[in-house]
Amino acid sequence: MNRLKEIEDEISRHDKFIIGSHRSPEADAIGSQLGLSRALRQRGKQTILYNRDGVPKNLSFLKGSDSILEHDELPEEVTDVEMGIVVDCSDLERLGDKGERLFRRLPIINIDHHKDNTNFGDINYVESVAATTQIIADLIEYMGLKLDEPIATALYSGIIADTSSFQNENVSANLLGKAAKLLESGADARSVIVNLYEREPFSKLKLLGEVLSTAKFEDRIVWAEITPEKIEKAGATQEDTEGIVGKLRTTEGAKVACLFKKLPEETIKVSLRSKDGVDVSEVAGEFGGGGHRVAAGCMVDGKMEKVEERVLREIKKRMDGVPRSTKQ
Ligand SMILES: [Mn+2]
Repeated sequence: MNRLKEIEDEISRHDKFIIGSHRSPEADAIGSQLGLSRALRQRGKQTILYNRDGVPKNLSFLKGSDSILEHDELPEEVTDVEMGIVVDCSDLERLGDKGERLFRRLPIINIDHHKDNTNFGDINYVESVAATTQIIADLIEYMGLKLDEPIATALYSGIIADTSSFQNENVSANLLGKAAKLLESGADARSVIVNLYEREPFSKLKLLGEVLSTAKFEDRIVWAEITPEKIEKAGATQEDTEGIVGKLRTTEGAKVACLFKKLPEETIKVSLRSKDGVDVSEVAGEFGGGGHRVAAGCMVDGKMEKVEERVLREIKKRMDGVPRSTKQ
């Protein structure tokens, strides 16, 4: 059966839904939640939105974002909810403990684009397109619901974020067609860009400076470290560490960029980006992490030096056959 029809049928059988996504959400997660919720409300459905970590500041411009319940606001029991919809989330565990417990008691529709999705739903729509909001746009169209301005802006945010503003290799004609449709429906493209890319706190620039000044570049791999000392020196926050790995990837001749961030308790958060070849989700997978071909991550226990050594070794193993020159 057409999976969109399957989803529509399931949705029409129920009235009250909880829509969740992964912790530490970004625009594709929040955009999918908000877009889908607003669309379902056109059908008279009731929706509750949950995200363990709430909405990051730079996404608070999206209409309805203040309705998303975070960890402390979610009751343990939400008695009258009939169904869970999980968007942009590869694994139920990524909802966070409380969310996971709640969703496990419900039938679930799982809508996602991560190729390592565990198909945890009763209905699974997992398609490796650029952004989950792309799938939500298809669903809304299929159900004959209206793409109004707030929905279009929410969905467009997901596309912009997950393609790095149409810069990644996941950009296709089909995707641009969908983005065009969102703009026709009133998506506020400029405010998406301003909120996603032009609201950087100065401390974030200072931190970028600290981190880049000790970056290393050897054998087509560029990497850098974030330590609590660097964060403190820059007067920065944890949020300010976002986006640095993408900056590393812009290095000419680099095929893989990695950022090693020291967390408390001897754990290192590793963020990986690639261009022209290496599948970094495989590298992350070696350490129990995951993600996409060009962007992935994992947590590795151990001292910084050791973790770097191990991760770099896994990357190097996959360098064979990767062209030396950058695509022109
Ligand atoms: Mn996504």
